[in-house]
Amino acid sequence: MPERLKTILTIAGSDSCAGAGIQADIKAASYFGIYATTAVTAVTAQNSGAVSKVMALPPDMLRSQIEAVVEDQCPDAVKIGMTGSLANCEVICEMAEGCLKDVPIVIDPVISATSGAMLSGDKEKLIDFYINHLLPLATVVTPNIPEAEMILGRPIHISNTSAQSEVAARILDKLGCQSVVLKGGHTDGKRVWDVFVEYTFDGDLSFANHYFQRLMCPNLHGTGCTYSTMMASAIAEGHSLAVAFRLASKLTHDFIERSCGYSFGDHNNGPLNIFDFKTENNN
Ligand code: PXL
Repeated sequence: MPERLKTILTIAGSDSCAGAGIQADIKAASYFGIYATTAVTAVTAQNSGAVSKVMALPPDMLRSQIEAVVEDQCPDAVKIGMTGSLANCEVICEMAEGCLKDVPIVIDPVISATSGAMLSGDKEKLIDFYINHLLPLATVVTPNIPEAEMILGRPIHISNTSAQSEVAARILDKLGCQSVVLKGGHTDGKRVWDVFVEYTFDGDLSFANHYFQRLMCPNLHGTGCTYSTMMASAIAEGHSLAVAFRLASKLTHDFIERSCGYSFGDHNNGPLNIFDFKTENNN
């Protein structure tokens, strides 16, 4: 018998400049050596400067994509990014509790700032449903600080790593999901800390953290998508959540390190350089 290919399913939006969304996810999973299947929630027209148009796909089309993928081969992990609409959120919940019930799910809670502007319909209702129904189903939720503020409904000030771990634990408690990574890119200081907290089998909390030196890098478009897909890929590979956390943090930092020395477009906000793409002086 030939060996079965390991796969993830990414349920996310399309980004025409291919720095974030489904396009980032395919690159990140491929880098990891995991095959990415996809279910598109929304199509965005954007470049490195701005999002000009968003069209959420009809929920029935989203459902059909997920069903088609899962009927063929159940993924080893799922990554959920931009959902596009409340109706799509409801379909994803239904799938997470149905045909994807036994599959680990990593959710990148892209509901603030730029990506919040990309949601269609009643945003308040969507965010309420998202926080109370979708996020609790996650194996891992991977907010940055602004997303954590949205989840907790209040401003967050991180003064040190133990304060950051405390906030992560609060998010875990509020959502009742299995684990949380609170990413520290939006904090101050020379070091960026990512913190991880999970419920152990006996209901205790287990913490881990990882730091790297802060880099002044202009090309970070797609970092959150890449991070969560790295985690999903590592879980699909069979790693524990704590090891998947460490790998995602380390690899994303490696990508950021190699993304500092090039320009892309007119806006000083280019995509992450996952595959070491060439610049004009390096061909
Ligand atoms: O990083 C959030 C995000 C998610 N999904 C899509 C995006 C973005 C940010 O630009 O374009 C499709």
